[in-house]
Amino acid sequence: MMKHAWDSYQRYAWGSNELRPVSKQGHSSNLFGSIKGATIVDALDTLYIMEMFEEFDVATDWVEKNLDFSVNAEVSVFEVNIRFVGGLLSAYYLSGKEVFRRKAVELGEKLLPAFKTPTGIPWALLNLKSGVGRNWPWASGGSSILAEYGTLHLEFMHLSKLSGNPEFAQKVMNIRKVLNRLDKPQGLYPNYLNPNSGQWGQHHVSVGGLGDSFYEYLLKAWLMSDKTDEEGKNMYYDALQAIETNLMRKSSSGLTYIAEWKGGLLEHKMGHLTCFAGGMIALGADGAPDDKTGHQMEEAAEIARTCHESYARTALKLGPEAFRFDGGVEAIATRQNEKYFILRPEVIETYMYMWRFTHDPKYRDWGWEAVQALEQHCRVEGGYSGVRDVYASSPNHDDVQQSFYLAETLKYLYLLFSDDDHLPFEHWVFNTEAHPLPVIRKEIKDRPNEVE
Ligand code: DMJ
Repeated sequence: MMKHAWDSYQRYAWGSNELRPVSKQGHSSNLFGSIKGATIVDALDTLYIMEMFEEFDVATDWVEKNLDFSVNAEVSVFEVNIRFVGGLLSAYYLSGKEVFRRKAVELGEKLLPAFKTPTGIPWALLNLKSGVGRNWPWASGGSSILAEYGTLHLEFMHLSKLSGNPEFAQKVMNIRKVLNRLDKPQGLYPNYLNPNSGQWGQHHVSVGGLGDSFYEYLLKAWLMSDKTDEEGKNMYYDALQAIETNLMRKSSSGLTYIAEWKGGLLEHKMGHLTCFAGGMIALGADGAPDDKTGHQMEEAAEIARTCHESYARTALKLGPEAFRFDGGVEAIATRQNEKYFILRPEVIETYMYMWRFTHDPKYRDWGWEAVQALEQHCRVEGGYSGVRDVYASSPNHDDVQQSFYLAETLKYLYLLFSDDDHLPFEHWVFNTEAHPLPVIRKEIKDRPNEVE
């Protein structure tokens, strides 16, 4: 599958951000301004992990000669960080090639002006040449977004380590300081925060879009710090407790789901994006306070089951963008604009974590069901495409091969069917785009009785 996705991209869209697999041409999303090659950078580590070294060398050569960040264009700080900085960091740690370290630090430095706000909460959008930032016009009165400013931590800690410049780490640690000063409604973190006033915007809370990877990065910051980052740990388990109490619900037939919260009212909808939470909760269960390990593992398994149901209840056996638990339905999309599937990874990601922690064969079975559906409905001659309606009897392709399909979906599938010692969790933490980053070990002086 990776070979088909990569070869098609190389043949029809080389150098563009993404491939249009039906019309067989390049496609560039404005999330990356005029930076090019998103698929190449996002796919580097997957190629390496799958031992596709010839392809990896071709990609490395492209990065050396063509990857250019001196563009006069506005980019999404979050997207560029998770895909480009994250992709380059992983490629560096896996291959040891200096070019990736250099490019990651160069790009990180270009992102620093985004933090020039009265609070230090970064802008969502940044012009890489002028250093002028702003927020999405639709985001609650000029607010920054939790899942965007809260998903820089892992990459920025590594940038400080690799460059010797403490500024990256200081910027992301300050974000926590701002958050910790604020009152949290019912212990929850609203999705919107104004970077000028330091006050929350609308009280919308979500573990899916706009919120998701903020929670993921609290847990992973602790794990990636060799469990020294107690602040990250406490913030994660407190947030999860508030999510359990206020957002997690069970449907009448017994499916556990995570709803969205709007000013105290629940919207009984769960996004495909929210399905990553099964994997996250399983990953954190071992460190859970108050003997909650077993409870959190059960919760993670229930979320995996619900997300599997959202796939099983469609015609194409691929999950919708969002599914609902109201008006007499369970785990089914009811709105036309929520029925699409864009090759997202979250459900497979959760299967991979659940497999590693339980070795229950059902997770591999479910992963295999997804492989078959992808092959049957998303594979086209020119690559892999998303589909517009998973309830339709035959696929209507959207003509986009998302870069995260190569970075995440295919990597998590590969790991689901690999041995556990392939990228073991004791040594690697995956960023939100599935780019593995090594655990930063405690100083030897803190562990006098251990040998590195
Ligand atoms: C990816 O870019 C990342 O997984 C992000 O956290 C959420 N959206 C896409 C995949 O769905």
